[in-house]
Amino acid sequence: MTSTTSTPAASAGPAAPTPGTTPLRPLAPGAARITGGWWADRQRANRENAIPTGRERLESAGNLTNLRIAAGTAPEGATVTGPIFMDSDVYKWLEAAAWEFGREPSEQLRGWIRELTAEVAAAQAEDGYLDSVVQEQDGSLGRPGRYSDLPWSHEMYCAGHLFQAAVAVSRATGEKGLLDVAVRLADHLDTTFGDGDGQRRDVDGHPVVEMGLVELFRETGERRYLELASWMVEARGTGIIEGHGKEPTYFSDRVRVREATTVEGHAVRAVYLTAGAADVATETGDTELLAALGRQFDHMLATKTYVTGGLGSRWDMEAFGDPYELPSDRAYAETCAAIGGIQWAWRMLLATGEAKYADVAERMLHNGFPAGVSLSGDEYFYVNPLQFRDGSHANENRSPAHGRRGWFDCACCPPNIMRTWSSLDGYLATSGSLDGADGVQLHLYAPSTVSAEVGGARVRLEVETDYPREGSVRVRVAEVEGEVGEWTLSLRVPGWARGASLTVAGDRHEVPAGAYASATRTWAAGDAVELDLPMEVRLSRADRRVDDARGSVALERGPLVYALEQVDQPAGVVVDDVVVDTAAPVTEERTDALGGVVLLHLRGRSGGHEAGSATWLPADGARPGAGQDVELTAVPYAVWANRGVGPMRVWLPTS
Ligand code: FUB
Ligand code: ZN
Repeated sequence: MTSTTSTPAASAGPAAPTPGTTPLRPLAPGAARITGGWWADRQRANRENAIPTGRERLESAGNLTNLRIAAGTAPEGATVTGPIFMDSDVYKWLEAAAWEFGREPSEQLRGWIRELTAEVAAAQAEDGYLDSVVQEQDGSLGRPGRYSDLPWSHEMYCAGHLFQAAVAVSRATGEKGLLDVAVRLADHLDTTFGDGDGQRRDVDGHPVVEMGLVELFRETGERRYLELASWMVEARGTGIIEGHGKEPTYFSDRVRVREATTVEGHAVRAVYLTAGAADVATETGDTELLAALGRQFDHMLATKTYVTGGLGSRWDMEAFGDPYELPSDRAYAETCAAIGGIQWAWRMLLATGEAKYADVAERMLHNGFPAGVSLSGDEYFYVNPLQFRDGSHANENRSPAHGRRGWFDCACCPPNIMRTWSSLDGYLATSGSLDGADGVQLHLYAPSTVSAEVGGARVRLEVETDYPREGSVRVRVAEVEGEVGEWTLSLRVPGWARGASLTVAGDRHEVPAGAYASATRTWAAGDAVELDLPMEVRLSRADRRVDDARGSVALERGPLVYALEQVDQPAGVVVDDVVVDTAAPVTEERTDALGGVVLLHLRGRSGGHEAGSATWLPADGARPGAGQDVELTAVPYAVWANRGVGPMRVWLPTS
């Protein structure tokens, strides 16, 4: 029997998870595998270039020396270097290497993981404490020691990344050495912090330990870790972080997470906190907290998210701006903030089954996130503006005007990118119950295989597609092992995909956008469904309160946001100065360049403006001239600055 249904695009609020479970379950590590296409190419570059080079950077930048100093094995005279959170780069790299090992084991990766695990373990103090920089503080860094400067010391931030790495190593390699280190540190934190006698009521200035603790709870079954994470989420927003010289807003400490209506302050801090809170809400069945997070997510999406999925518009304090404060040229949009946004969206998707969360994750995964890394995988942007102007010069380390860089003094983004690529397969699909129907749900599309448990049976799916270049996604049931009756296969229809259709057993029907299209039947090997997503170019406009983009359009095709790069335009055209003709047709050209993208060609005008003595002109007087008609070429924003850095813009003025 076959029936098709779809879930509504929007609902009154997030669905309530059963305590301790989620409606959608992530698949076991390795159960989903990207086998080809655009993302596979990015993953290959990550494995072959970024991870090996990252291993060298940890040596040359001093991260490993710091650990050796703490372990007492560094050469005489070696000194601690780098930012206070240097250990976190090692942990993020370890996490990346572990997931990568899980994707495809290699003796080299195993060797590196063991080596670094040994370095980390050797640095750990007797009582479980671990932070190589703080362990060596002798007053020279202005901090006298452990937990003396929690707003800034990042001790628990490093711990959180260690926990995530340890869980990845345990799951992907089966080796428990790093997990043992993590457990000792988590036990130490658990005895030190809390409301109990002799405990300290304090939290770290930079969240992430919450997500790490919940992961550690899931891996070990030790409930104290979940309780500590929950305590930290509840303590925040009560002005608990004192003596830091900033407004509590910066630390997301102005209002409690369950009362907040938006995200604010330092963007990475804010979204790591909400992602961790979503984990807590999911595991404890706290529907009130989950609903509060849903409201914050909606507000972020409606007022503080760039069309690229970038988050955190202000350079000042790397922070979220006010609602609609989304400048293009001065956009900060740190790569780590997009990564945190993906992690939050994923957790909300698991807890609620609402397609909008997968839509946002996809927007980030195809635009704001990959823009942070070169096609070669090993050159990075920290900051991801939507416009880069002619005549721009770097004024500091993170400036995109430097072009992509191999590493940064503050190297949070590069290893964060590595772990995201190497864990990407895990975001493709889930199993569990969507709208009461048990089965498998596909959220992101790439050539892939997906293996999942349904009703005690094991099913294997093969996904064939050239997405995001093309909109056809064919899902074939390759194997059904064991007895199972009817189950439901659900495919996300992105919010932009109006007019999409699903063909099941030769029967084609239109399916609503922004929802899951589902087919329920007793599936057998060889059965297939085909989702057709319309890939016509779309012109989007910004809410008019986004002053910077007023009167402009953005070009989108499928999940990709496009940009004009100077290098593609005819001689004489200055990207800063173009106007596009929205009435003229946009044509597509498939090319092998830039990793194999679809270029867009459109009509526009450039030049002809009257040289003035100022940047303004009389409104009723001389107007900029009409300029020359020109053909403009746009590339996916994700691949900009792979041919050097030059003028670029996403929002295109129409007049
Ligand atoms: O503080 C650690 C990391 O450094 C943050 O997550 C980034 O925003 C950068 O400030
Ligand atoms: Zn970063």
